[in-house]
Amino acid sequence: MVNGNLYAHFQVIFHRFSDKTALTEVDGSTLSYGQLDSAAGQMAASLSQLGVQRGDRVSVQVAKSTQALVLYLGCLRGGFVFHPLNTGYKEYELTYFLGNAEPVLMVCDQADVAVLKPLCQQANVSTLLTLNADGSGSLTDHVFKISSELPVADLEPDSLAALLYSSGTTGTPKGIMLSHENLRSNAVSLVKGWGFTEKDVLLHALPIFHVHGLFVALGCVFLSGASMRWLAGFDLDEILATLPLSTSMMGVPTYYTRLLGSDRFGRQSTVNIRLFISGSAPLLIETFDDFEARTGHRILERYGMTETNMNTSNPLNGERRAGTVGLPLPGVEVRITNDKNQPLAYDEIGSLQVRGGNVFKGYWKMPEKTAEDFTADGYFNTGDKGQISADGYVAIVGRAKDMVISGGLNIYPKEVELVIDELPGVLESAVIGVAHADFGEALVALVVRNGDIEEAAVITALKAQISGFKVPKRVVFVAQLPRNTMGKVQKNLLREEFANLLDIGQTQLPPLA
Ligand code: MCA
Repeated sequence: MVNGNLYAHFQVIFHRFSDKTALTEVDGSTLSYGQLDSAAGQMAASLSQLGVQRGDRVSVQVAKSTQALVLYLGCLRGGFVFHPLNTGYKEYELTYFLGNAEPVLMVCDQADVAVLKPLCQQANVSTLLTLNADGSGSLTDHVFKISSELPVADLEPDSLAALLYSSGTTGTPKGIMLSHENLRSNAVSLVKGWGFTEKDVLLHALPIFHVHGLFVALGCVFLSGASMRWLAGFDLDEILATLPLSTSMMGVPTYYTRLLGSDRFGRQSTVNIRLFISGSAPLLIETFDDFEARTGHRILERYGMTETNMNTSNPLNGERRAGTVGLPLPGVEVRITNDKNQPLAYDEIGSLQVRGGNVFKGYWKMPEKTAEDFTADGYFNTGDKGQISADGYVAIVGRAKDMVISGGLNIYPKEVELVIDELPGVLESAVIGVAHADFGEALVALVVRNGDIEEAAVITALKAQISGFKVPKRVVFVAQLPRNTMGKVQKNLLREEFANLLDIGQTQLPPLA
């Protein structure tokens, strides 16, 4: 029987390309595939010695670094469940995640120990270790003492590989259980579909706490033997310097609009690139067109979500149609249905549902919620509204869920409203997404007051409690929220009224102090 562990599949490539560079950092330091494999083996041995057992969760909130990558690989290798956390998450958010995921080990930056120590005690997390952006920390110290390598755990393909959370419309985050086979099957499709080979050099600037940078990008590299230019984050100067050394790049639309915003970016920067890929948020047709006009490249847009990894992609060879997310990937079935889960005809708009080896195992400890989101015939209801053209191209036309995608990050307004509503002086609030030049969409909060509170105070209070990307860019006080006869807030009316609020040059609000 073939080992179902994703790492076993990576290791075939790691062995084949053992002397080849797996990644190069901005300072020029490199790591070969052989070194990466050994480092992951030692990491897995270290975690095992710390008492982590197969199926145990390892929660990780650390800056992107080579050592953080090794931690991910070590978890896969040992059969430990990787639970990455956005580095922006604050105490309020972390309390829930640790209580729900019940990890045996938490790894964080030294600077966050004061916050995390009591949270770990409260959630009975037995071990808290550190890993800093420069690779130092108590986890690394422990790994240094280990000379052995843990063999790759022999796993069933549907064993849990990772747990990633999505907040959801009720404000309560749900743990999304992804199996080794979910990740492997999807990555195999992407390598083939996007033509990744050992000749590729992927510019990797995405965070590694979400599907895009973690599974899509790393999967394509580690199953093809390509190399990576490993950047800690989006830094325009570093990206401009690295593009000529790369053959491909993955990014959220904000990456591409930021590149277009630089007059140093043009044809010359992209001469060695064969493929630009965009996802996690809608790519505006205008961005697609501007990018082609500037560089001659047609960005390949694809569509996925945490629950499913990638579902559809525009073709490598063939028409990349702006405003669409392309065709279903091999092994992924996509359909558009009405409210009764009956498939609709071409071009009709309805609920977008998917089925395939890429679709997650279910929500962690929420069987009822899992059952609710799947149809009787095994399709997952994505919550997106879409349509499929006669020649098979899928377009996303809206969302059934109250969700905003800002700079490639999903934000559920309910979660932010719950925090705002607790502030003294606030009666109630509604959070909406409006157009934003940099992030595509960004949050605005409409607040009804019942006391003395100003915009800056709301923003300061929120920044102390929740991740920066979830903090509304503006807060507008309104006399009341528009409601329908059922009492539901009519967010569509608010979105219309405040559509231009974050436009550059808008004058309705004074600048924030
Ligand atoms: C940062 N801020 C944001 C965002 N990022 N606000 C709204 N939306 C954001 N995405 C806030 C900061 O807290 C800060 O607030 C202010 O905006 C300016 O931050 P800045 O320094 O400009 O931000 P940055 O560090 O340059 O980050 C922007 C970014 C980053 C590079 C676009 O958000 C990013 O890496 N996004 C990609 C996320 C990603 O990987 N998504 C994939 C999800 P203040 O000034 O008040 O402190 S996986 C997924 O969706 C699936 C499944 C898929 O299909 O791929």
